[in-house]
Amino acid sequence: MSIPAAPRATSLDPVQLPDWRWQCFLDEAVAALQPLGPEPYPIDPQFLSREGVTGSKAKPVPVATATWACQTEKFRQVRAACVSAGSAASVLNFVINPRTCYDLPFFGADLVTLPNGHLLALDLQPVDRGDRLHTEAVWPELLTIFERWKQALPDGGPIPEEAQPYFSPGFLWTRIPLGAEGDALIDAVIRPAFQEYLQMYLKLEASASPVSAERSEQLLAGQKRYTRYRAEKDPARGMLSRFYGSEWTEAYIHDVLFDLESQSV
Ligand code: DBV
Repeated sequence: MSIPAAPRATSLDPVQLPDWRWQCFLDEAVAALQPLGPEPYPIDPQFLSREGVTGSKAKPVPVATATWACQTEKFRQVRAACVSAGSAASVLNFVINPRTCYDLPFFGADLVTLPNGHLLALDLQPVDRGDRLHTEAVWPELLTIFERWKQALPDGGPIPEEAQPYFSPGFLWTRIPLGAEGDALIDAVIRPAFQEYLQMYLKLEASASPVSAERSEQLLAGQKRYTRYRAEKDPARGMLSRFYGSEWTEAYIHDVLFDLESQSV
């Protein structure tokens, strides 16, 4: 049996989960955010860290979930949902929600290891791809980064039609096998791609200046649509409900992971 991890007192306390595939990704992202002077983001202690057991009575598998989060001048909420469940699952879902007084996309990463393979998604996600004023100007630069990494990866397959408005043309999306081959691709492609997407995003942050109140209202409406969609369709719902029950899971999804509508912005 594993030794319970020390409870985390604030959302900025380091996350360290046993056997977690994505530890170095989170560590690098947290380091990259340091120049922005991250402040804690209020999160109920029951969601800062949680442990449980999955698997069968004969073969129990310990599971652990932690949430790292912060806020900065231009970011309303930066949050990482971290799940380690041995060979059953290893997940880093990382989203940066900009304040709507800045015309910035979301940063979105979904790094998921399941028994049948890795499922990896990375994007600077627009609130609405049809909003031409929004992030279209940054796509050419994003595409040069995207093209370089995409050619090294198998395609992830189709994405639901209703999700299309929320992806940029630089959506990096792949499924790769477990084992040495997949590990090599993660080291050689996914890790540097994650860094480059994040660095580009932080460059956009640095140059963003406040927009009009009217524009900000539009962006808020767009962010709410996106957040509602993500909360409704969260692919982790089944897994988290198995680990921790549906009451905890629904509260985690709506009040932590995709909390825009439960905030009084
Ligand atoms: N996905 C989340 C959150 C997770 C999470 C908050 C806390 O949005 C994990 C964890 N994603 C997660 C898990 C699975 C997926 C799948 C556990 C596997 C579900 C399963 O097969 O049981 C990208 N993630 C997926 C899928 C897509 C994405 C397209 C496949 C969906 C399916 O097969 O039903 N998530 C999606 C996406 C972004 C994202 C594009 C943004 C970059 O975060």
